[in-house]
Amino acid sequence: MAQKISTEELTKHATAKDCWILVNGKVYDLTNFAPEHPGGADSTLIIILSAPTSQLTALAVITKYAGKDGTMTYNTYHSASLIDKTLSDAEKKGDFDESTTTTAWLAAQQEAATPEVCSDEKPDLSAIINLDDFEQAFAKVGAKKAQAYISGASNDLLTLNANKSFWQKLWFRPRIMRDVASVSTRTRMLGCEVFMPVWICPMGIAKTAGEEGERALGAGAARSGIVHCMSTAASMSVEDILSSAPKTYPFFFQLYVDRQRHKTEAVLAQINQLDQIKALFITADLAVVSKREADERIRTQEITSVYSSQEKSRIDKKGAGLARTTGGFIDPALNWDDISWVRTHTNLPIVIKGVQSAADAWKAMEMGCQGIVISNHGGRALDGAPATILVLLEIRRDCPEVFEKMEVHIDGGVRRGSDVLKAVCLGAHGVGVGRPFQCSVLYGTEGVETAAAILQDELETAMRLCGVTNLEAARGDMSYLNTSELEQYLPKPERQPWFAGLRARL
Ligand code: 173
Repeated sequence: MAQKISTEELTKHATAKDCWILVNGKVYDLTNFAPEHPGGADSTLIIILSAPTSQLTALAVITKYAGKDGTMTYNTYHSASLIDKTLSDAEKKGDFDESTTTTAWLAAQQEAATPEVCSDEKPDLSAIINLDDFEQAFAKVGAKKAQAYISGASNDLLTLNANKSFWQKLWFRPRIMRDVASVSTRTRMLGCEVFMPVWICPMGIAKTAGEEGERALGAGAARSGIVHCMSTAASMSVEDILSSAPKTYPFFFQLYVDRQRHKTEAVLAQINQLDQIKALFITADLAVVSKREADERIRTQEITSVYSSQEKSRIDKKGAGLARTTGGFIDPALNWDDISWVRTHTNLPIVIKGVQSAADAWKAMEMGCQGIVISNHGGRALDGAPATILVLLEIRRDCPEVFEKMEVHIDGGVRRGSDVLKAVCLGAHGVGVGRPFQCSVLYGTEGVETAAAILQDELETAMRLCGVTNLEAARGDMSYLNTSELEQYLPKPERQPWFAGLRARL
């Protein structure tokens, strides 16, 4: 990169068909990335840069920054080294010539890059006392686009809301006078020793919530004795995330199976080399990316303000939300027979994430999986899918055998330590918490640690008040629960012929 590029030169390449962008002091030609977009060569709205790991790691709205400084947005989504690793030498046009900038040019760049936020009054971390407070803090100061992506869910948010409210239909039956001076929340999840049975759900692009991104989740998890399940769609490389925690600290890895199966095989080969990764969570509830309207509306506004009517006409009519435009690589053909293919590429415990019925819990057990996550993707997959706690109760009622054969985990709407206790008493080995941790990244590693400490404290308090001294001993002990309200919502087993068929084969 010997050549110096002036603002005048950069500004000449300001269209989708000839698109130079300034990133971290260097000028790059991103024109050729348009064809990589799942929408095809004509769709110049988004690029997806595939990291050397073949993992989907990054996304940028490039046309907006054609001929401009895209540094701020690039750094929100990508690790610093990714662009140099990904582009060819011919696409690295040269160092930017700072001496050619003018006040007007700098002001224009600033305006293009500044994210729209609601307020800049970030609440002090000490004012945050529960997990909802993290989401509210993020709603206050987070970039609108990031909020729409993180807090958003499918269609009418039926499942998002049910996930949360159904925890409140499950009640305790507390015991008293049991000497709860000392209680233990320690247990094992998928072979990992943890302070409490909580893992951080895999969520895409954590840098949208805060600069430290997934490194805050990794470091915060390690300091709190819980596990971070990293996402295929992370905004940092796997190695970057692992290095945020001590060398032997465990992580889980979430996998989306790619339509191009060789890419998934390459990811698995990479994961196999990394001793810190202890389990593979295969996401199975998002065969196609759902309709996320908050996300789509933000994108629509952006499109309206930035693109010409000719460009607009080429944009995907099915909605251009962040997940939809990046999720085209997910293979909708994934099916149960693929478990044996995954098995030939990994020795890790295989956990199927996204089980929403007793029938599929049973199926996963039959296929020899080591675990399941009862999940509906935090209400971000099928709207109208049942609240996850209801599915846990259904599995407990209809096929309790699965708890003996594999680990049963659950996520969706968990906001309190008492929810963790409820899940464990129903038989869960671990509980995933998503959005509150993602929002806690607003405060970096300290925020993630604070979120975990709040959960730990609430869990211990709930145990003491319920007469539970040892969480592991209470696993599956339904004597601590009153399930009668929740049971009213269970589907009647006799109306389900599939289940009689499955059981008959026992
Ligand atoms: O829920 C999501 O947003 C998600 O899982 C996803 C899917 C594809 C790309 C990015 C995120």
